[in-house]
Amino acid sequence: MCSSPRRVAPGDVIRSRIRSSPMPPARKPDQSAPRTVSPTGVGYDGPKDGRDPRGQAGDKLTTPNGVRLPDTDHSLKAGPRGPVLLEDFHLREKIMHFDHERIPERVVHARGAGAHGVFTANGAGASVTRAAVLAEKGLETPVFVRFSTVLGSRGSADTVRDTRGFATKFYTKEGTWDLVGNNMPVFFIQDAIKFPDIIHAGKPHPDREIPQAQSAHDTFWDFVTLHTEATHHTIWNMSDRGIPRSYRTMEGFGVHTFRLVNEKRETVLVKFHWKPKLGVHSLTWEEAQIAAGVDPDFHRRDLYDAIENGAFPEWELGIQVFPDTPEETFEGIDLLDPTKIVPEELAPVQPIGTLVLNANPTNFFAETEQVAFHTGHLVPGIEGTNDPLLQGRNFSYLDTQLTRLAGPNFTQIPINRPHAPVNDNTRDGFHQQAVHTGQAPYTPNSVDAGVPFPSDWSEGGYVQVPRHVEGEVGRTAPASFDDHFSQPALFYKSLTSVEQQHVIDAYTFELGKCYEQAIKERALTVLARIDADLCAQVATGLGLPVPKKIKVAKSRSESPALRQIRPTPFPIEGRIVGVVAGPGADLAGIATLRKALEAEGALLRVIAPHGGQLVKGTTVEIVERTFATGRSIEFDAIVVADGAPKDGDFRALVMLQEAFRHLKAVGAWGDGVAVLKTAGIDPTAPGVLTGKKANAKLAAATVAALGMHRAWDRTPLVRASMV
Ligand code: HDD
Repeated sequence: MCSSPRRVAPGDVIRSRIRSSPMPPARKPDQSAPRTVSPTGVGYDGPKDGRDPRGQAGDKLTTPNGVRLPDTDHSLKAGPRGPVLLEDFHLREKIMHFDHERIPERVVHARGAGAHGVFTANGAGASVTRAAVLAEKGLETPVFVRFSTVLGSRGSADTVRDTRGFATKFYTKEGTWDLVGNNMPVFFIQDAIKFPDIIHAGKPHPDREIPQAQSAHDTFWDFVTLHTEATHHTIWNMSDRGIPRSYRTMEGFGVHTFRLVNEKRETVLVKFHWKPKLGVHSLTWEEAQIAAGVDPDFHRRDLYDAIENGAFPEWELGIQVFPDTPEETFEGIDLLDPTKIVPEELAPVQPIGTLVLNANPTNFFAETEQVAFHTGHLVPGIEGTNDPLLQGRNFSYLDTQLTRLAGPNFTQIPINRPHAPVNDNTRDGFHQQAVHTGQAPYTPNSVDAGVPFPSDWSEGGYVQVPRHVEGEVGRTAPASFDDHFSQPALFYKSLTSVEQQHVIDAYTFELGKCYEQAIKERALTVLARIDADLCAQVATGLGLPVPKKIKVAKSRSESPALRQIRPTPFPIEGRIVGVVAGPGADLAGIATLRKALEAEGALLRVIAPHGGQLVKGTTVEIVERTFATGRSIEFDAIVVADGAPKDGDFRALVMLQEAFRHLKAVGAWGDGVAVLKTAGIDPTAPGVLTGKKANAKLAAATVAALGMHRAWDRTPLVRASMV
């Protein structure tokens, strides 16, 4: 005979579980005072900084309707073993909500990471635009920035070879302005009508849905070799720009030419540039591949950690300014062609303000996922142009949000809410949050005292500058749009030889992953127009003949601004140095090194055979990575401490060998030098830093090496080991 099951009151279970657990973490500040919104909106005073101040954690657990709950762990049953009752409204509501937690991911740029910050204008923009955000000296405008990859799904790896999105929402006092840019200054196509095609070609093959987040496959290369306007963007992708070290070390570009309008209604054409304070740095290809497996969240983690550690990422916003002539060209370059740059040597980038990212999102979904950018979100003083890519985008962004955010009211989602007063006449629709008053949502009206009234230019209204438009209707493009090769050739010849080698390697890898012979051969005919040596080396890598009788395109003289390897050091904020240590390690030396690095905003992490602490006398070091959990890719330099395990645990040796191969600074002090030798690293090789002690000299050498990003002069040594 079975004994009847013991009845346990749900509350008892929860209370005893809490008693036996460690203390829960303290509430976050925004959780201390839960706000409620009454049906009339009373009690909610709106976002102060773009974030909804409501947290979820009041004292008492409730349903979404605010009914207090005794238990959320047990379904309502007829007896302890009995069937679950339909009457359980909490069960049904909880599961219903869970079933719908995912929203459609972005059709492109699905994988991303965001941060809050502030943009401060330096006043230099005042002569060319009336937009306060760019013109008013010292004006601080809150922003939200989302970085992304283009091709991969939401769960894909960060470090794949791809373009990166760099989208900025400026919550200006004159309305929201979105600058929806990329980390490359040009785009694959010249007309938005081809966007579905390039994306279909880049996304996984429709039959097997592979490869994920990759351009190294037949359909991508088929498209970009048939639509040769894509050649310029493609060579940027094949360069180091396609595998950034960090979102913090990327340039950003508005890509299109925009029109700025000043108080006097004078206009100029401009291109926007974001210049990172830390310089432009990239991963090596092998590093990117390892990171994609070892830490698929590499860039997301880097951004979050840097902000959490106070190493706030910073960019200067600059503009290239061109006269607004009827031809809309500058030095023969068509400013409406989004596959063209204007070399900085011809039109210098003039700084107009600074962006600092200083706060991580509180909730990824609420902020980073639900943020909705739109190229048509402009404020008075900033206008678009007739660039056919931009014109199509102005339709697409608004349209895509309707599906992704389920209705037309997405500007009411906290992260999207303008910080300027909103008095529109839109009403109703899915997810309407506002409880509108009045009876006359139309203008003009005589029922609601006529409000809201329109504003003209003098009152800050968005009034387009009059522009003359005429022409024959047709699916045509200007003749200048036919030049597809002069700027890829300019880009390639402007790079340093190390960067050129990376481009050769990237084409050889990507085309080597294609199956169709005809696509590879066609790709070589494109490369032959960029540079003969580039074409020859890729052809060798693919085992194919160099196409005959194709001339390299004529191009302008080199643009050194396109190089990312520079002779001067960059700041090292947020860089990470791993120190290989162990129970017998010189902890005082580690402390010396840490002090020097932290003074420059960099971090030191101790790597040891196992977790816990290293103790010597009164000095204690916390082990942050073990030989099992650490991998070279998360360190910008690796140094072996005196007293580290000398026998050379293979995991530590692999870390050192990888770092050496990736041209990172590696070093050692005291008998740590023996570990380097066991790893096969020549202590006299470029970028290998050794000393008897971890003194100021070794510390200064480490800081200096980090500032150069990599020991570029080690390249020949590393390549010598490749057949
Ligand atoms: Fe786009 C997202 C950047 C051309 C259609 N795009 C999206 C994002 C960035 C860009 C950074 C992510 C925004 C976010 O973080 O939420 N896109 C660009 C740049 C382009 C460009 C720099 C060329 C200069 N895009 C482009 C074209 C079209 C689109 C030509 C369509 C005709 N883009 C979209 C989209 C997305 C998008 C489908 C997907 C999710 C979203 O908009 O909100 O509407």
